[in-house]
Amino acid sequence: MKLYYFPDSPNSRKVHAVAVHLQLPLELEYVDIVKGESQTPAFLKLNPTGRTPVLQDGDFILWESTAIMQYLASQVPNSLLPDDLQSRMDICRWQSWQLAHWYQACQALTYENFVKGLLQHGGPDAQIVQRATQRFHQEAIALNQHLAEREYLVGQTLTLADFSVAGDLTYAVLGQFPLGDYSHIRAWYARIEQLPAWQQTAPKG
Ligand SMILES: N[C@@H](CCC(=O)N[C@@H](CS)C(=O)NCC(=O)O)C(=O)O
Repeated sequence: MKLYYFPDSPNSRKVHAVAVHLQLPLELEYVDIVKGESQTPAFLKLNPTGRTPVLQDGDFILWESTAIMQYLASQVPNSLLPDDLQSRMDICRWQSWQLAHWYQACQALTYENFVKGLLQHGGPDAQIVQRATQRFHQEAIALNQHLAEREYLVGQTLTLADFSVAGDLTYAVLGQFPLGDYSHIRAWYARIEQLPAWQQTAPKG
């Protein structure tokens, strides 16, 4: 299997981390999205939306990080995607929430407070930061409450849900995420940061 990815992006990192955690051999193909490599005709044939990551398994092409994570976790027996329906749907719930809500809040803060400066796109826009901060608190309150009573998002062990939600915290420090009041999120993320797969897939900076 081949993964087209941009290792600095949380969406690529969480997919790569799942593969490393499960010891699935992947051929890695670096796509430099900053240089526009995700918009070339060749890449748009793989993913017409022009985004990374993309997985290629023979003739089968899969884009969208959540779908790729589920595909990878279905290759070998493991506890990241358990068989029972309620656990699977619980994981699906957190992955859906991550894509629709958590990612949006985290991505805006990452871009405004970190990426903009990196790419010399100017300083943070105060209004956008304020709106993103509000959205961040709305979601973080719910996540923090959930994690107050458990070590992982679903059941008693690490699952795909943890990889999905943790991905967006990759730039929590550089993106100045207001995590001060959320001790349970911080404790949970510290556990994720202990994982060799998380450490091995950290952006090199
Ligand atoms: N919902 C998509 C989001 C993927 C995405 O936004 N990828 C960004 C990097 S974080 C990308 O490749 N952007 C390239 C571009 O916009 O040209 C997923 O989960 O895979």
